[in-house]
Amino acid sequence: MHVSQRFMFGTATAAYQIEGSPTAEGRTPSIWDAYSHTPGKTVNGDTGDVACDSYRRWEDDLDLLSDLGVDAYRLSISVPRIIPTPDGAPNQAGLDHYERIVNALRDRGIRPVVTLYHWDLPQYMGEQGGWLNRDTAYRMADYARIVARRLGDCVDTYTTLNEPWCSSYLSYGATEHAPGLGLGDKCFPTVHHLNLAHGLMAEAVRAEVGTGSKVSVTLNLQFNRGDADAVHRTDLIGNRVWLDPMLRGYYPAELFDVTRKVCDWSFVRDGDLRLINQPIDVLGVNYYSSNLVALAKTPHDDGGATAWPCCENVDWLPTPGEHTAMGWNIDPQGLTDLLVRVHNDYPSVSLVVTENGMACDDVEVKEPDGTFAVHDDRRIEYLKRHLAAVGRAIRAGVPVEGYFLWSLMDNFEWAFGYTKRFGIVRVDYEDDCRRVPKDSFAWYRQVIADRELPEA
Ligand code: GCO
Repeated sequence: MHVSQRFMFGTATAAYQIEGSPTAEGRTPSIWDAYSHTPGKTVNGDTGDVACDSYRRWEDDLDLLSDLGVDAYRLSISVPRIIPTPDGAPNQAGLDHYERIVNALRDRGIRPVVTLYHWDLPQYMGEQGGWLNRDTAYRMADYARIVARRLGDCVDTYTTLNEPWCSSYLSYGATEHAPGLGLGDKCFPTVHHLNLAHGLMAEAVRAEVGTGSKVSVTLNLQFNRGDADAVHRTDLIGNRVWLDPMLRGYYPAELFDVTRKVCDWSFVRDGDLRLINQPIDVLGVNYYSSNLVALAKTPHDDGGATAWPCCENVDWLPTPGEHTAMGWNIDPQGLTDLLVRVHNDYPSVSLVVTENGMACDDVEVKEPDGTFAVHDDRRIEYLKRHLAAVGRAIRAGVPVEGYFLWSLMDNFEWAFGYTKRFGIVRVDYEDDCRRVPKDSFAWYRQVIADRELPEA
């Protein structure tokens, strides 16, 4: 299916996953530095200290993007590079760095799509309660204002938050992500504070750039199949808890009902929902996989750490079919169905796929001519089927404005460290972060050049 010039083909990365240089030019630690440096938290004790060394090699990365021919690049700004100290004062060297990148992208004809918060909360905020502390939302709005004031409308899209589901449930409910507090059903304040941060950040950016840039948020919406009641509950806790306040200005009444025993929501103050319900231009959707859920035969006790509080009546079943190196099942139709559903229920906003991609056990081979190559046919097949799924959604009438492949290059995959490779460029961590475009890179380049979503 042919797509117009308006459709954005891109790739995505995030600061902590690629940059390294944790103390350069005034940066101070984030909660992810603290977490990854705590023994036992990440596979092999991996940290983002070096990552892909992109803080220093950003021009090489931009060369790769030019070679790929993307319309847009989704990058995130490292919060502790911009406001490294508890007084929240802007760090000019950090701002200069991102200004250089944004300008260089524009010089190359690539639209900068900037995520303001991709999980690297300054550690000093973490020590003051992080997302349990309402004040964090206001501080993040101040930070957003500082960035938007400097970068202005040179940025195509400002995304307030990436995947608040992970920043709350996975980080405070469970133990898998920083700070890993494992509070289970006591993590709901973080949900609200993230919603509030989104609203305040969106408002702050809008005040700086007006209509010069788009404002958005990225959600990892859960696509669940299985028993209707189980699907309904996980949709409430995983999806509507963000979508309804952000796009409709209220929390679903049912949410108060099902969380009644563990949370009184007294942290929601008058006026908060009006602030959260800022007009946004586009909603980012990250999609990799789907879940299979069933009604639990006997409700389980959710007293302890969990990323799914108040889902004691839900069981997650093993998913059928093929899986990626993350153990995630491959379900392209889930992407079509998810986009259609979101558009039907929240028609006021257009959509963009801000992440989609596959972790594979790639192997690098040395070709007879001495060059290196990675033949990642399985990734190509995955991408082809998911781009086709985007095409089906567009045909069904969903306004999908773009597709960002995760990721431009292999990088620090959070708690999995460097063991999972999502890139279409290989990074050889053993050899000075040497970059090797994989077969999927050449394949995606052709898709972009033809502006043709594959049929599959
Ligand atoms: C995400 C993250 C990425 C991950 C990717 C693969 O938003 O979940 O943006 O940082 O690396 O999703 O797990």
